[in-house]
Amino acid sequence: MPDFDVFNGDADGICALHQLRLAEPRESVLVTGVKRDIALLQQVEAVRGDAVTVLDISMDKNRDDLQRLLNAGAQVQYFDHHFAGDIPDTPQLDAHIDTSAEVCSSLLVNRHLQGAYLPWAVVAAFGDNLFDAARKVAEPLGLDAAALAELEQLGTLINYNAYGVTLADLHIAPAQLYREISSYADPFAFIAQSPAYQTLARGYADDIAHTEALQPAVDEPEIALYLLPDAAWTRRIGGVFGNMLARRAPARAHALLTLLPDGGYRVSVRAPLENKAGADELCMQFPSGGGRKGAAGINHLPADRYDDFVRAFRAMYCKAAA
Ligand SMILES: [Mn+2]
Repeated sequence: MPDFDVFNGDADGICALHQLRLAEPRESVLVTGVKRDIALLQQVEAVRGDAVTVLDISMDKNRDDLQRLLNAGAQVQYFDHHFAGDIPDTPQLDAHIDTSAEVCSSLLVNRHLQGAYLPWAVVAAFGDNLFDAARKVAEPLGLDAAALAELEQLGTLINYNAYGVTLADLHIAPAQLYREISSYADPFAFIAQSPAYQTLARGYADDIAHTEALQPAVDEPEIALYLLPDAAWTRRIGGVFGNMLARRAPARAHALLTLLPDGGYRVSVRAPLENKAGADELCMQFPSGGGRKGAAGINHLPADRYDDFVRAFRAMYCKAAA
């Protein structure tokens, strides 16, 4: 009778499971995926008496399958910080849900284990972009700035590894990365000794180097637009590249257009960091567009709408055009 460990493939999901299994080793079926693949419970077929552990994926997005597993008689332990909605009230479910802004799933596991594997929770908090929380919770470790920076880099690399459209895009599949990490109680030993760490670090550096060769197709004081080829590295780097551009030119709006096999584009828009507005309004002018004020996208912009998009982009962000 198998048990199931179901976890987001990012740093938070992996480090949450790692802490739990350091505390309580268990043979289990691993169910995970790329970061955006959060409908993971649908892959689980559990029966009465099976233990299912669920980490860092929204209960709201997995509600039907959670109910199915509870109905089947499984025992479920759940740690998460995303919106959950109503939490089923049954002794079969041990839910640790906290959606406050300064926690992540690994910090919830750390709380549950009373700090037993705190360095891995710090890694995860950095990976989830919770820099203040990571530094604060790390205080009892008494690390100097260089050691803390190593944990920050590790969190960033594990988190980055989960970005991609499919598992084939990733440098290391998350289940395999978890297995590599699972033999290290100490993250500093993982950094120093694991070939997987070298793979992550080299892969990240190579992807960044790719972006440095890119020239903007539109380069104006208030907007910049980049065309990206349809390749595994562009599917990995999109979010990180957008953040880099935004930090470098916080008054500018940026658009990344990834060429799709049919000649159209997948579009990602970031409003200027200094004025996070209009990205959703711009993208919603096109079919399959949507998002938030600061960051939005168009799933599929037909090739013959490219000029329309550039015109609308300029109209949204260039004062002279308004
Ligand atoms: Mn998380």
